[in-house]
Amino acid sequence: MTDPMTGAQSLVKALEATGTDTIFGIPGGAILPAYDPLFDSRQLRHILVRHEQGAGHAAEGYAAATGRVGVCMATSGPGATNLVTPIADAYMDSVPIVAVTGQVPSSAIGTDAFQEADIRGITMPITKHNFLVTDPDLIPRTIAEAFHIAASGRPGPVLVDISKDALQATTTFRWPESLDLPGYRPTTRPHAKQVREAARLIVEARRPVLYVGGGVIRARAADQLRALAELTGLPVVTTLMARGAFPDTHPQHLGMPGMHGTVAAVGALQQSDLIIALGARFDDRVTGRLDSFAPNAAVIHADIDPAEIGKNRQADVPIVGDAAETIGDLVATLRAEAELGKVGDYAAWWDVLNRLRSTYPLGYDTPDDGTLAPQYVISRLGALSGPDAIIAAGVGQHQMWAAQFIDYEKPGTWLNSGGLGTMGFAVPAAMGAKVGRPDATVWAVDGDGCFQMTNQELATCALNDIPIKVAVINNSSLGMVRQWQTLFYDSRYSNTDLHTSADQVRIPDFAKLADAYGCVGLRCETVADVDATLEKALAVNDRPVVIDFVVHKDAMVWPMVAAGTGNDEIQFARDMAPDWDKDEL
Ligand SMILES: Cc1ncc(C[n+]2csc(CCOP(=O)(O)OP(=O)(O)O)c2C)c(N)n1
Repeated sequence: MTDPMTGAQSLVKALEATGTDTIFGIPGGAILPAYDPLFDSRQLRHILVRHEQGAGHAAEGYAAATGRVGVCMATSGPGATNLVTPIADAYMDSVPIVAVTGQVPSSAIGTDAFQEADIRGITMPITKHNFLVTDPDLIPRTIAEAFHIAASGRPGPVLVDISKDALQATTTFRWPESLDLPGYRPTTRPHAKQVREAARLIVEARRPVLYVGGGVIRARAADQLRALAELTGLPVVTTLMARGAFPDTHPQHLGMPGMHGTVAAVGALQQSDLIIALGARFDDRVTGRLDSFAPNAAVIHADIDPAEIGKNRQADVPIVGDAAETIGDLVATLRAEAELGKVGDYAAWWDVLNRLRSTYPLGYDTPDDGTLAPQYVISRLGALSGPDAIIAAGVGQHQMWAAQFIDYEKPGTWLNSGGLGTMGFAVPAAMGAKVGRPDATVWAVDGDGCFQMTNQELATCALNDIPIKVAVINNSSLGMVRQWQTLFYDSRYSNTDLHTSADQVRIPDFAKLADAYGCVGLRCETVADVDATLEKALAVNDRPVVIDFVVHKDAMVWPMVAAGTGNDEIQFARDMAPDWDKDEL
């Protein structure tokens, strides 16, 4: 029990009690009472963003880079609805964030009051849970529950909508000593019998593969995964969300599966007799046509969320539990089996996989007109920045190249919008990551289309000492859409030209734009300048840097499994498919 205070003061105290240190947000009428005591908090750093979408993605970037809950704040109505995209994004990619929104006074709720939006109703299907608080006494408990729900089990976004009168009313602060949430008790301990059954299948399999998803990163289970892989000798594929969960340079890593995955990773899943899915959800971008996906594979499916198991693909051995615990138990069980001489024999399988990876390595064409290959730029960016750099990507071709051509060695170094595919994610996510990990080099690898959706946060970065680096892979078009137009719409480029590079009109000029935002603006158009420009950017640490890399606009992302087709139809270059008969055993 404490002295009487306002609901707003109680909210600030509650946020402090959760250990929060940073809030990204924008004030407005309904949330204004909360901003007053926030002004006095010595623990909470509020970062004033330029658009609420930026606040939401920054909270995601902060959460993904640190493993802690990211926090964003907005006012009612348009402030809250601007958070919808990042909330949906966090839901799809299981990112723990708490969004606090102001709501119109409780007496006005339901009257179409000024700046009223039913944000609870709107976000119902895209939050792990959401609350509307109209009683000031309930603010601390609700905040405590929101953080607990966001961070535990399968992480995700939680929204706390608080009416203005609750923020203004007098209350006392009572922090709950314990939380009892009937109906919410995530299963974290895997079932021993299921783990034993999984171990048996792994030892007996001839063509097994570890299909690793983003859950392994969220569960911080990379060490356990490595132990499992090295104990068993199993091949590993890491999905777009799991890049960094297993070192790219590890000899057992076959790369990324899916629509733009490596032939070896896609082929490994297709031809396997046992898929061990760890924190992965058989997303359509990974499976291609489900009815022809991995036709001969039995499935062990381990996930913290029971709703994922059997959703897209029947599981022969379902295991519900935390990935770190599940993989840890699998290691212990398989080690005991190995001591009894029971180990898998995957030598013939590795012959197939090694042949696939040497026959179909990732590659790209160098343009013969002297223009820059985007893949080259991105691979140099990765090489010069090193394995500790954090890379946040936008959505499109540059995202896929950043997933393919940068080696990720550590979890938490690759941030992207995998599930929702949100253009505009990169700059604010990089901002959030840099706030959470100020000592890390943080890049946003962005497209010229994506960058124009959220680059206003450069102002936030410049003013708040958040020196991120942005590489705009400027192909002067909505490149990924243009690629589909090239391949599937007879090269009819309807509404994909953005006019952002020199042979056209260069609107906007990204280097000048960066300058206008108080950042260093650089441009690079030739192979000879790539390393020097990157080095220059890496040397700037007192303010944000933007490099406009003007690249060849006809570069395409390969390999590709076209939407609606099966993984067997993967092409490693245009009209070039693997010869599966020859490449199989
Ligand atoms: C908010 C949003 N709108 C539209 C799309 C559809 N879309 C996917 S990729 C893409 C093009 C992205 O262009 P750019 O940022 O220039 O990246 P590039 O593909 O050229 O690397 C579009 C429009 C999307 N994913 N997100």
